[in-house]
Amino acid sequence: MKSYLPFFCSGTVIKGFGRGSKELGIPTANFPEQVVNSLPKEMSTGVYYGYAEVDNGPVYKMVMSVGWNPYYKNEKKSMETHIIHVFDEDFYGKTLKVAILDYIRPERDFNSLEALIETINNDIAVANVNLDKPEFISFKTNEFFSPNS
Ligand code: ADP
Ligand code: RBF
Ligand code: MG
Repeated sequence: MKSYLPFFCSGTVIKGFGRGSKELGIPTANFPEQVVNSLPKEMSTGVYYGYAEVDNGPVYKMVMSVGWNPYYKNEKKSMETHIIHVFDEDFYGKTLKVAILDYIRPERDFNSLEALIETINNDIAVANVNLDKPEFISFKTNEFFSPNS
């Protein structure tokens, strides 16, 4: 694990760039600027994974992208969490808690949207496997998350 990990943080889910990530099957819950600015200075931009909880709901696996999304050349640094679970409803305005546990790769540019999606799906597969390992699964019941979820 990187020296600044695990990193725990929480914030309100805000509207993101509205690019229709949801239509691509990869909705990402975006954090407000204050949360992005609270990340440790040494934390590199890139793709991470860990666990997430919406309000007092269950704790699920997640993948997260931190940075400027080179494919879209964003001007604002963002922190977007894709929770590995199918929700019945959106949760804008609710509190998202995340435990960021491990790093996968730096952010990249891509030649096509298909290539970006394929790479993100691979990140999800990596997170899915790794988060079942004993060193990570213990975080699912960490007191940071709601005790009865
Ligand atoms: P935006 O550009 O507003 O971030 P997205 O297309 O990325 O829009 O969709 C993100 C929203 O979808 C989240 O804010 C949340 O309310 C909802 N959502 C539904 N399922 C998920 C999920 N599995 N992971 C993350 N967000 C989800
Ligand atoms: N955007 C990029 O430009 N480059 C990336 O390498 C990249 N990796 C991502 C990895 C994950 C796990 C997630 C959830 C998002 C990533 N994104 C990346 C952000 C992506 O472009 C954004 O969520 C779009 O809105 C998807 O259409
Ligand atoms: Mg989003």
